Amino acid sequence: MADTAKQIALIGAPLEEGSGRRGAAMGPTALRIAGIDTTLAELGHGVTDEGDLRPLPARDLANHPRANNLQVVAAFTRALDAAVFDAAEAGRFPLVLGGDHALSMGSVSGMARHAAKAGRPLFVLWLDAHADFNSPATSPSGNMHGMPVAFFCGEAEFAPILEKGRPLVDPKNVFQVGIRSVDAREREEIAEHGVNVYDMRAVDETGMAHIMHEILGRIRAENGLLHVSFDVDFLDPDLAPGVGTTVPGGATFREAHLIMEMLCDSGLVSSLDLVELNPFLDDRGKSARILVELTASLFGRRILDRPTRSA
Ligand code: 6HN
Ligand code: MN
Ligand code: MN
Ligand code: MN
Repeated sequence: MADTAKQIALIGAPLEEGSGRRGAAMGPTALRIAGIDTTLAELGHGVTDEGDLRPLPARDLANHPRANNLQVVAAFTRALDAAVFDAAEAGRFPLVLGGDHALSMGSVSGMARHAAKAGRPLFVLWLDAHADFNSPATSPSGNMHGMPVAFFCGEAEFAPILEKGRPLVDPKNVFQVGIRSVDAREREEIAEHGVNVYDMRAVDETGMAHIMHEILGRIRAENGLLHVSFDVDFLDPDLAPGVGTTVPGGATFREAHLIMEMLCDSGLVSSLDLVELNPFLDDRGKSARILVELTASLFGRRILDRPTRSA
């Protein structure tokens, strides 16, 4: 039984049009088959599965030559912005089952609205091989799963996807951990906007525990809410092959597990995305099962009743 039982809202977002290939739309189903709902319920949480969002393409928007499948991505952004905001306002923990990483345009925007209403700053922990700070002007691919961080920081305002004047995330409140593939223009953008980047070299040199203490300390000091966005390619491809954009040299299971336990101990996490799982590329459900294991650690499963050094 978890110390602090939560009411968790599972929100399926079968979006794959933000990535350059098919398969991520099967992510929510694979996470359910791997037991995400029962695993969290067994830890003592209340779990409601809201099913999958199926928004119609946003036909009010013109196609964009450098933002592939804009109408579909925009439709999911709007639907998730609303679903995540509503769940959080109702006192529930939004857990988004992806779907490619473009969905975070919506989930983070919904949490930014919720945080603004509560008068608290929103922080984002971005666990990913990539910085996802492109915009249509800088992206080498035009794939919108490489753009969500720039979008929710207000740096990719190229189409009226969400209303003008919506709450944004301060790039200085974004922490990226595990980064190891950054495009040339992205590199300039993240430096210019002050995104906090702990690349793989930083992880190797200082260790995950130190990095997490630093991040959690800052969020606690500022009484922030924390949204965690977990891209499967944060993990090493040997561990989690079920993703379209594998990059060698990823996080180990132990590093990811430590992050999850420290996040749990901190009590600061208010919402979570599980993204980029591509079951079509997976090895007998291995990556889906690892995501469920790590999520269980974030929600209170522990090896022994021994919290890590206070976060
Ligand atoms: N992801 N930086 C590359 C691009 O096309 O913008 C890759 C983006 C990958 C996005 O893994 O969520
Ligand atoms: Mn990503
Ligand atoms: Mn990635
Ligand atoms: Mn800029």
